[in-house]
Amino acid sequence: MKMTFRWYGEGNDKVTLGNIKQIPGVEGIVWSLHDMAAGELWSEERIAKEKAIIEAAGFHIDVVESVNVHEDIKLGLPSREKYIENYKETLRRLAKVGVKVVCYNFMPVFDWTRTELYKEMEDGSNALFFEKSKIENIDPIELIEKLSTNVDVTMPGWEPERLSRLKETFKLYENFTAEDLWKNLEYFLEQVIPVCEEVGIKMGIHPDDPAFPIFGLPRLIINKENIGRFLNLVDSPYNGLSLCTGSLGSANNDIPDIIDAYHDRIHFMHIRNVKRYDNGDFIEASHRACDGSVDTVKVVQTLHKHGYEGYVRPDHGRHIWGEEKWARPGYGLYDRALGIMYILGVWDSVEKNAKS
Ligand code: DNO
Repeated sequence: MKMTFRWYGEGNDKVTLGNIKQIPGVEGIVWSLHDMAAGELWSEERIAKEKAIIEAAGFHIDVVESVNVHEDIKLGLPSREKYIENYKETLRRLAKVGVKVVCYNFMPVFDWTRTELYKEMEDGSNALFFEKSKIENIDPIELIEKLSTNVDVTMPGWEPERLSRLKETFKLYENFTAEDLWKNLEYFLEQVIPVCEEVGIKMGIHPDDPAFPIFGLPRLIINKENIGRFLNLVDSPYNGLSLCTGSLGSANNDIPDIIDAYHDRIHFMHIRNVKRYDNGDFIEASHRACDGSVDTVKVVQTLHKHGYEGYVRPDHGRHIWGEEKWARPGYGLYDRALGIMYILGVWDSVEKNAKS
């Protein structure tokens, strides 16, 4: 297991590389060019600059999260061709500087969705919260407008150019089925995976978050069966997973069982915990297994059992010790650092037991 930490780049993240350096075990920075719109070709200069900054701080740049997929590719519009060409060329450029894994998602319209970014907890911390009945009764445009006014950063998947076209985008998805989306995903993979095989980049799709349909939009990467179907669309080790325990944990998925089934196609793990309630609501919890619905101990034990050598990062944390005043929602410093210590603690103890 190779431990990494997601960082949004200089001037775009209050967490510094110096802060990250002090967290035990972190070897690499999970990075992206966050100002690039989906579908744009990444410039070699910008890539080189980011690499230099990260490597100068003593980290590797093996994992990029994300190279976003343009909506026209998901919708299967004729204009997808140029965006797929840009995608392939971006992958070639990333491979040239040593990138090994690219994380992406294939969720229509939105990336991850929550109804509250700073839900107060009894202990004074706060966290991302999803209230199912609210989602069922609110217009998505209104929800995103409400949430965006609380934060002064651009959240992944909520880029201004995407948000400004939300109404039109929703129109394009009218009468669009899950089977349409599967077809378009297959088309994308058939184009992109041969390039990955040639240049040595492993693609890791991120599960849909939450792992069930919202706003009448189809969702594909939501359970074991669908993940199996996805992996068979193009049966290559380069067509793999960024397995996120929090996203899959928002529904009743047996994540250790999913790891048992597909461990050889997992290139990147996002480990976090969510607490699910009977009414379908869920909240981000600490990484500790007993604090949420995901058995994070068993997740790490299962990875160890399969000799997992891929990348891992702690995912969303709660906002603690007042960091909600400055941190990106879900991406503070402290709780993610505590998460790392928990994950490494479980890993080290399993490792030690295995050796004794
Ligand atoms: C949430 C993240 C996602 C992820 C994308 C991958 O915090 O894990 O936004 O980066 O879905 O493209």
